[in-house]
Amino acid sequence: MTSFPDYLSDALFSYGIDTVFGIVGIPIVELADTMILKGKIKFIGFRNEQAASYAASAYGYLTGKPGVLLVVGGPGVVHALAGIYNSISNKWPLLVIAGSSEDTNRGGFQELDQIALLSRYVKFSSRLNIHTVEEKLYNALRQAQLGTPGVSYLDVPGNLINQNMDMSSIKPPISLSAVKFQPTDFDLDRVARLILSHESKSILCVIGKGATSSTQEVRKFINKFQLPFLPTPMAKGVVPDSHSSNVSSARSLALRSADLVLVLGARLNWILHFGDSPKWKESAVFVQVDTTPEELGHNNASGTSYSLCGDIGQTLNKLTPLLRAFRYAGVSQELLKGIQTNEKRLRVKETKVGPLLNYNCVYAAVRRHIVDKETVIVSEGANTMDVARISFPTEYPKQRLDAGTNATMGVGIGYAIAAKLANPSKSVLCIQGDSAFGFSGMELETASRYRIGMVVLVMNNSGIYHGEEKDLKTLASTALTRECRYDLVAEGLGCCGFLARTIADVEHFFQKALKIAATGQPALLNVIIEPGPQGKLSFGWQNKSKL
Ligand SMILES: Cc1ncc(C[n+]2csc(CCOP(=O)(O)OP(=O)(O)O)c2C)c(N)n1
Ligand SMILES: *[C@@H]1O[C@H](CO)[C@@H](O)[C@H](O)[C@H]1NC(C)=O
Ligand SMILES: *[C@@H]1O[C@H](CO)[C@@H](O)[C@H](O)[C@H]1NC(C)=O
Ligand SMILES: *[C@@H]1O[C@H](CO)[C@@H](O)[C@H](O)[C@H]1NC(C)=O
Ligand SMILES: *[C@@H]1O[C@H](CO)[C@@H](O)[C@H](O)[C@H]1NC(C)=O
Ligand SMILES: CC(=O)N[C@H]1CO[C@H](CO)[C@@H](O)[C@@H]1O
Ligand SMILES: [Mg+2]
Repeated sequence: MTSFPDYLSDALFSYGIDTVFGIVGIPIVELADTMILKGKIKFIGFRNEQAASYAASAYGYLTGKPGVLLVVGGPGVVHALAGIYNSISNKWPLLVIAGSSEDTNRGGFQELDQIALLSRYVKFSSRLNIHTVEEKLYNALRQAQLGTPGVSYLDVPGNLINQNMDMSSIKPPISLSAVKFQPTDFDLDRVARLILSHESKSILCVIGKGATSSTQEVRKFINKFQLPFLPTPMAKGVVPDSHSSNVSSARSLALRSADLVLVLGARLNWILHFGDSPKWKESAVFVQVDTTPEELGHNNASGTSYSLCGDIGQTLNKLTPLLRAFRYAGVSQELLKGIQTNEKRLRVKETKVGPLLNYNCVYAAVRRHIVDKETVIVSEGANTMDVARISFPTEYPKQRLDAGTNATMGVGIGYAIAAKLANPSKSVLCIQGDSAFGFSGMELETASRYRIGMVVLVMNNSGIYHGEEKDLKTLASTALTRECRYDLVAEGLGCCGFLARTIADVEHFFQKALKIAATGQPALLNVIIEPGPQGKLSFGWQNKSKL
């Protein structure tokens, strides 16, 4: 006989789960304590379930196995909805385990019908009992990881914790390996003919984060046919940014001039302007390659005819021999000129330093001290993130995390903790706006407690989008406290804090911070930058560049 906590801990470990994120309470504290006692699974206890759920969500993406979140019922689950929603939106594997009250409908402690709350949204949800633990755990992990990755939920009633299981009938876990599938020869053939007929027209590959697991195949395909490409923000590095076919520096022009667009593992959502004019040509033809049939033809009711449903790597491998006769001219002169002009413009911005620093010059200074291969960058904020996205090219996949499709503020420190745990030998740099920092800044204490070394850069313009230049009679909705010393907050939470006002400060403290982080202590640089352009904020999804 073995106790339920013992069994769950061993079973999770045998499925390859090495880390569990969460916050304990009655009744699940015994589950976390058992994991810690057994010493195989790391338990990372956070300060708020929201940040813990974002960390578990990103850990699932980075490791390819379900991230696991352990929380109490009721309010614990409610706070964790953030990460649950995040994993659903991003198609990242996540298993949530929560305690639940046995006193259903009697006003029990933290009583909430979590299964009813979640079952509409998650792939699998079920309440455990002592006879079904084995089977339900298998199904929960299987559903989270296989097919379209997503969220599974397991409800642990308090009275289960003290029950014992008969181990003689327990079987070893079944390995979870995805079944890869390919489009039919018929579909592939039609797409191949379509591509061949565009030999002398303008072709563009858009690479999304859905392609990160097919990195080698995508690189081979782009290399072989010299197709111009641009990655979505989290797909950077699937093909190295230094590749001569990288046209992201002339993004608008590349979109506007494309006749045929191969969309590999990306969604035609607002980030890609819904595949619509005026950002794209009215006549542009899109070929989407995706494992999720529901994504195909999205925002293009009349045109699902060229979609390829299947594993991206296998699809490209099958498409390659069909394109034997294909000779593409490479990046056009017009695009090359656009790239040069924009790159030059960016470099000029980076050298312009006024009385107060700005995003571009700070990022250029930081970039000088970053070793790309060894650095994961998380960025979060509005301007802070938009400028960061174009300031740190990378050669490696899965090294960029940010607010993503849902433009979610609050993911930063949780993602950074997950990134460091998933890549212990790499440095993690978390670049946040002062507003973004506020959503989960307290988790610096979590990072410090577990000695998860990272460097946090807070870009302080004293506001959301921009700071106010002078004191107004009324407080703007975007305003944040001017003399807010995030560096002192960090010190109070067990990290090192620095205040930087000049480029020399940034370079000096950033190098210092890297050294401190390498010892396991998080370090934060509060970088004072200009408040930025004032005036009314405007939003134009169709015309604003978002990569
Ligand atoms: C969960 C959530 N709440 C609110 C917002 C609205 N929002 C968009 S960006 C942003 C913060 C931007 O300010 P900051 O992080 O300081 O970056 P800056 O643009 O000032 O560099 C906010 C609150 C959001 N995207 N997500
Ligand atoms: C390639 O793309 C990145 C953005 O992903 C950009 O910052 C970089 O400057 C580009 N490089 C070239 C040579 O175009
Ligand atoms: C959108 O519709 C057009 C016209 O039918 C078609 O040529 C194109 O392939 C469609 N795009 C997608 C992504 O389905
Ligand atoms: C979040 O992203 C998903 C996937 O693109 C989308 O379906 C959903 O509508 C988004 N929700 C919000 C609130 O942005
Ligand atoms: C984008 O379009 C909107 C409405 O069409 C407009 O008000 C706004 O000024 C435009 N923004 C930019 C950056 O062109
Ligand atoms: C702590 C600190 O110095 N905060 C600064 C943040 O940035 C604004 C300017 O954008 C300054 O006014 C604040 O003093
Ligand atoms: Mg700000």
